[in-house]
Amino acid sequence: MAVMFLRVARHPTLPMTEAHTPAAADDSTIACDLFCAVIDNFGDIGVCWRLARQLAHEHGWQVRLFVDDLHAFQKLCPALDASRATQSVEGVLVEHWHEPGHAGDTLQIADVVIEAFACELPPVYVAAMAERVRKPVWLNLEYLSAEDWVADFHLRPSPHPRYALAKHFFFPGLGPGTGGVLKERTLDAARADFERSQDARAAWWQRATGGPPPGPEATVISLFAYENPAVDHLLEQWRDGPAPVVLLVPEGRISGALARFFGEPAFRAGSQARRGALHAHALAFTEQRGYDPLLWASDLNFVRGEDSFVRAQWAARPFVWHIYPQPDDAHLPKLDAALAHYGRTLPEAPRAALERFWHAWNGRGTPDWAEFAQHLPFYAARANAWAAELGQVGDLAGNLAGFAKSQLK
Ligand code: TRH
Repeated sequence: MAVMFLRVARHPTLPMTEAHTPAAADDSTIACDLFCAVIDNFGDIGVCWRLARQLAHEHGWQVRLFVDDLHAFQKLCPALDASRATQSVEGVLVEHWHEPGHAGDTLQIADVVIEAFACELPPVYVAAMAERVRKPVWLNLEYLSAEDWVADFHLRPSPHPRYALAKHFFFPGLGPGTGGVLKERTLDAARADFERSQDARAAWWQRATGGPPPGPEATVISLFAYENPAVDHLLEQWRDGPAPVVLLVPEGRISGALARFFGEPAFRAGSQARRGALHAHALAFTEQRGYDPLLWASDLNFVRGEDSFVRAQWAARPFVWHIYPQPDDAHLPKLDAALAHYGRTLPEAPRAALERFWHAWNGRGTPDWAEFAQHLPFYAARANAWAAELGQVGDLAGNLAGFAKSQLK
């Protein structure tokens, strides 16, 4: 097949809605291609979609997002039409990356090229990158890890074995010297508005559960997790506990366990069930921006993977992490590294209880709700302080944009 090489630095004008016209769209607008292969679940596309929007809306970049699984994407972004090869959504040009060699109908090379999570760029695209007079900035956006080694490897270059190109590793992280994690400029203000407004919270509860918010005596818990045998212990402890627990469960991989516990065929969005002190609601899986208010409406959040783990930290509420399991327990040092950051300033007893609880939730031991719950006020205070600490590392999109610009000079 003949390939047309356009050695242009910019994408053609991307159609953008007025609301999403880039802040700094002018001659210096940077074109960025972001490639995302969905391995499973929603984290790969969740991170890429968030980053793409931030680069477009907050930095004025012209962003093209190549995604191989539009159905997974559509769950987070219902405005997307999964049958279309190319479309503009919220000022981002979305390309269905329908086969590994596909690089758009016309080959154009951007100023900044991001391969997410070591996905492989189309060979024809890499060859064309090498042809460009002004070489693009090529970044491999890695998975988030809180481990210390990340800071040593962040922004290290790796020369291409055949072409005169270098790729830089961009490592998200929780500590200084890393790329940080994604945080939109408007996030704190949106949370503050939600927390301040009784009406906003009441409207949210009505939409999510069909009823009013529970009283202050209830502990509200959101539960987003993979299948997890420890959930049965927790459901029993919540049911038999002395204080009311309101459980909010977005429909997903843990829903089957809830259905079994309540003796129902399914626990689908709109269902609710009560046993003892436990009142559980199944919620619809929302558009990505709709997930944050669930975290803000809860006293404690169970989160998983990468993106919801980050959102829970910005929600500044206590949280429990179900880390993405890897072969040979390779995920456990990552879990402990996150605990070391998050638990750093906690007194010994709450710190040890936090560690035991997180470990039990990740397959090591049995969760003890009473022990964990007695320390919730410590965790709530720490969650606030930690969000401020994490903010010092800077937002990933801003850090990435800053680095890319420094390379383009
Ligand atoms: O879906 P995940 O388990 O994704 C995982 C991890 O990213 C993991 O690191 C990766 O290796 C693996 O995928 C392939 O969890 P995560 O990262 O929290 O992504 C979930 C996304 O779903 C997040 O962007 C929030 C979003 N979400 C909604 O948009 N609506 C919802 O109702 C809920 C519950 C989540």
